[in-house]
Amino acid sequence: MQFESLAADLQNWLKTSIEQGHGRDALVQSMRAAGYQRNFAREAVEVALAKFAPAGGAGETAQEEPTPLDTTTILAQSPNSIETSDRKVDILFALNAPRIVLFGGLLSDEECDELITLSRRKLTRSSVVNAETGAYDVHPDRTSSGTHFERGENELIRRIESRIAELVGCPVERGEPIQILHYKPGAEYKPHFDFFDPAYPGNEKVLAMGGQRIATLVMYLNDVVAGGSTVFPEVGLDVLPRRGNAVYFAYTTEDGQLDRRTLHGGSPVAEGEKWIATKWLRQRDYGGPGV
Ligand code: PD2
Ligand code: ZN
Repeated sequence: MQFESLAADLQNWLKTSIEQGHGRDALVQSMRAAGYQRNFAREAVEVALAKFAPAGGAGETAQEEPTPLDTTTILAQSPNSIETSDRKVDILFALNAPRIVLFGGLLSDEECDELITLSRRKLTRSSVVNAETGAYDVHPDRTSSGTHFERGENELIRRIESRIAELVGCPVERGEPIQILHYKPGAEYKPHFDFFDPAYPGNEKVLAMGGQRIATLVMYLNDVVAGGSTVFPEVGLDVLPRRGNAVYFAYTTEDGQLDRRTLHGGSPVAEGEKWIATKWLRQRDYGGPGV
């Protein structure tokens, strides 16, 4: 494709957007949102970047921006499942803005049970990153306990990490280690963002390890008797925990900003207990603790 063969208004828009510093992924997503086909959008962005991206800019970074799961495509084509190499995963709903997808049957019952069994004896109280100091603090907003598995730690973890990478289109290397969380009755995680606000000094260190978080996958490992839903108060959405299901949400808007509509929390468990496994995805390869 030649840049000059594109419609004049599209040429102008691409040139201006690149000069304003918008990256590959944001440009493709904007074009997709405007109704262009995915392959056309990608090719148009490539030829425009080749022409206008400054050296070391969006077109020439060592690592391409990842392409997290494209909800607009799911909505447009209405597939009701995605075939990965080893498992068919259902799509139970897809919301475009903010980008939230509920997967059915991402994990088998056996995989859920095994994750719980391997974690039960190594749980410690969960912490949160203090945005002012960078320390990991125990905080009343987060009353779960948890543990993690190093990336690729065993066959089960490798299998699940490969499946996730295939499903959401983000390389395994950009994933943080899988975290396991356990909530007893009354335990919760009050509404928060999973991305790190770059305005706070304490977040500098976590941002240096693979850049910003771009998306979260919360996998439910058991059925909770009552409560324990994942809530998105900005959009009035409550995702109920069901063993094997997983909610995915991505927090980059079409114009490359952090999407504050992804505010979310884990509501208090009213009865029973709740186990989840969480995978956070980064902009670049993640080399922080636990890898
Ligand atoms: O437990 C949850 O459903 C939940 C909700 C929101 C977990 C997290 N965030 C998290 O660990 O970040
Ligand atoms: Zn969260």
